[in-house]
Amino acid sequence: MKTIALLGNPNSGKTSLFNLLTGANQQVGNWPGVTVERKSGYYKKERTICIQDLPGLYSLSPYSLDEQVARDYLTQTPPDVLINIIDATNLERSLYLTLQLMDFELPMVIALNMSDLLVSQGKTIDLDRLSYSLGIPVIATSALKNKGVDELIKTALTAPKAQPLDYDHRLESALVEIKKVAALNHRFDQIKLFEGDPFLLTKLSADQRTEINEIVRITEKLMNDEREAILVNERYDLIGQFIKLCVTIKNPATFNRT
Ligand code: BGO
Repeated sequence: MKTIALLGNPNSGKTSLFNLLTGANQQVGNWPGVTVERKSGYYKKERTICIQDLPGLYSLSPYSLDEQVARDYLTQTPPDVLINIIDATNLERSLYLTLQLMDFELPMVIALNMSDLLVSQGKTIDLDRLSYSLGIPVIATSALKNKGVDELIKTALTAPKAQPLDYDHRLESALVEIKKVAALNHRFDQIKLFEGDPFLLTKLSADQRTEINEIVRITEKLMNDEREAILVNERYDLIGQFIKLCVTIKNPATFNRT
């Protein structure tokens, strides 16, 4: 039995894709300990594949129940593979979540959903370039028109583990130091500690917290910015480069760029 988890921003087409994959065969319950709805089902063409729906998210901070549910699931009971559903018409916002998901280092494939809407926006997204930039397979899909869905599942079953992207060397050095202090192997946790994630900080001793605060203080001074802003800017810098490389707009005077 393989488990494929579906993750993406709200309105990316996650529910539409989940319904297409599972048909009438769905189980609905709650995530452990919370009243957040949990939906799963078997892939209707291959019942040895379980499809796990996750709440729609914009980021992976621990500030909402949905985000906490997704984090707990990805760290405590990780799926075999993640399908990261991206809204092709809203690439910048979708890639912000993608970069965070990559830090879990799980096998991942991207469903570039809503791709049927690109023509009317005069946009083309170069799939090979996007895939190359992220190191993740990218499949164009339309959950509305049932396009690309079989190829998406086929690709998911052999997807490679996502490799986190490198940020500025000063931030990378800080993450190496945090890894030593906190003895946490997951890059996602190291980044969250750098950001000052209250949930993870409570798991450390007072000495560890002091050392990490010192690493962060020095990095903030070196990079002349605050901890959370450092990460946000690093992510948006990379996303800007990817969009420049992958998105073409036919007539920029007529169409708005996202
Ligand atoms: C409405 N292409 C297009 N064009 N639309 C899509 C696609 C796609 O590939 N995939 C999904 N949609 P959800 P989350 C709607 O409901 O699956 C549409 O939040 C409407 N509803 O049909 O719900 C999908 O689970 C009235 O649109 O997303 C849905 O991730 C008018 O995107 C919306 C117009 O999909 C969100 C659209 C009463």
